[in-house]
Amino acid sequence: MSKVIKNGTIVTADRTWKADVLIKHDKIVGIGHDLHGDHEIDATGCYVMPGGIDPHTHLEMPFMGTYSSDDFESGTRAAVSGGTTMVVDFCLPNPGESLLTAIDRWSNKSTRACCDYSYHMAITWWGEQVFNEMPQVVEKGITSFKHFMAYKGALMVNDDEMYASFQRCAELGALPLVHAENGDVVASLQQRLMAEGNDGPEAHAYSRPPEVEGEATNRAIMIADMAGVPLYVVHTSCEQSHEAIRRARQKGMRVFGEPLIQHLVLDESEYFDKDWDHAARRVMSPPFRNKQHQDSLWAGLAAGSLQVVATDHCAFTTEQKRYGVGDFTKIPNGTGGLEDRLPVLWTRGVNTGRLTMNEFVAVTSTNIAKILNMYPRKGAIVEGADADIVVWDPEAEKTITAGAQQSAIDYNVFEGIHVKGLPKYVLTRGEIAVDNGELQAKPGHGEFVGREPNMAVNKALSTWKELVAPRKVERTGIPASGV
Ligand code: DUC
Ligand code: ZN
Ligand code: ZN
Ligand code: ZN
Repeated sequence: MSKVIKNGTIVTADRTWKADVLIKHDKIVGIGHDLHGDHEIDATGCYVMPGGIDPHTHLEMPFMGTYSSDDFESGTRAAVSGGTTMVVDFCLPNPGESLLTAIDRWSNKSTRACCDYSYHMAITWWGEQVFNEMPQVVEKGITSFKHFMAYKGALMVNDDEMYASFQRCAELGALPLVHAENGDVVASLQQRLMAEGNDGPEAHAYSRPPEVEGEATNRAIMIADMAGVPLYVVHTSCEQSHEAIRRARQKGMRVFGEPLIQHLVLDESEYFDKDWDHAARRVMSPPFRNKQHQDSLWAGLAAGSLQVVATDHCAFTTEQKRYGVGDFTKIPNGTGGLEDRLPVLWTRGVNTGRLTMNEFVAVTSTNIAKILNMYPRKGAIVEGADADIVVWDPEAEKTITAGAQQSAIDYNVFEGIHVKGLPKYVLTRGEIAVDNGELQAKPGHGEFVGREPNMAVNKALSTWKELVAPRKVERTGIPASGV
């Protein structure tokens, strides 16, 4: 059974042209004029783009004494409904647990995914077992490893562990990721704020200032340089972190930065002069920043110093957020965005002229597929690619409201934002998941996408080559020990 998307304008990361797209089973098999298929999808007046890829989600994740409330079914329903056809979730081993056992657990969680998915492996503890299992993780197609530099006493890794893990990544052709915040400084600020009686959600923002993120980003970049490995910095939220990434890239290092749609459009005023629930629902790490930081992120996307836009989708209900009444450090950190990332970025980016349509495709899909080494199977409209496609209606409008969303939680941080530009049809591996604006997602349709290691880019640019192969100096006449 074949399908053809007719009369649309194809928009990819590098060009825009009018053509039909022919799909057989799960693949794109033809691009051209006057193509015919068993089933026709009319894209008149629409853009035909690679489906969005969200490189950063936390579905049904155990965190801060609870579980994030969107699982792989509701999370990927939300994704597909908003034009995202693949998510990359974080597999999180318990302390001391085998990485392979954690993969089995994540595989069980994802059986009802509506679209394709992949995993990053989180390094939540360090030891010989982790070191020994990392090659087996790569063998299973999980070729990126996440390191939390914050969440002291829980997920945080220390610098020696991070350096060891980064070196292991370099050997394996894997990509290290960092959550870059100085966890020691955060813990100290949290203590001080609580002692001073600042226990509300606004104190969360004070406990994680931009300097905390900038310091950790700089540190991670230098450690990656010493290990001779590229680096991917998740949720880059501020100028300090962006500046570090920019500088490293200018020096020839392969460092990637990932702003979130939340940080691009929501600012720190959400924490102040609002009721407790409103502020707590927006508690995430890093917190929302001011306008200058937002401008820096937009500029980075246009200039190419920041490459991708994600969500860090980690949704908690109002009830879960209230675990932190009287102690802001207990408010589960996280916000949602899977359903809204594309429409909000299109509205605030493309419709305002901040991003071109091609840049939009690059930062929501193609760059992600390239960085995570699944291009052109994903992130591309070419023959042979997976038919993960969004037919985008630039004239369709709506106002975002929690009442109409797919996510399982009871609010939406983008509530009230008016968007223009929405998916009309969405195909996930050739299956229609949104049909003329109607969601028809099929739980269980999604499959795991394994990724290959990428040795080439990992023979990187370390200035520490001599440390890797130290030169032994042959000396004669060594003086007798002074002891
Ligand atoms: N930040 C969040 O806000 N939630 C999940 C994990 C994270 O780093
Ligand atoms: Zn026909
Ligand atoms: Zn994080
Ligand atoms: Zn995250």
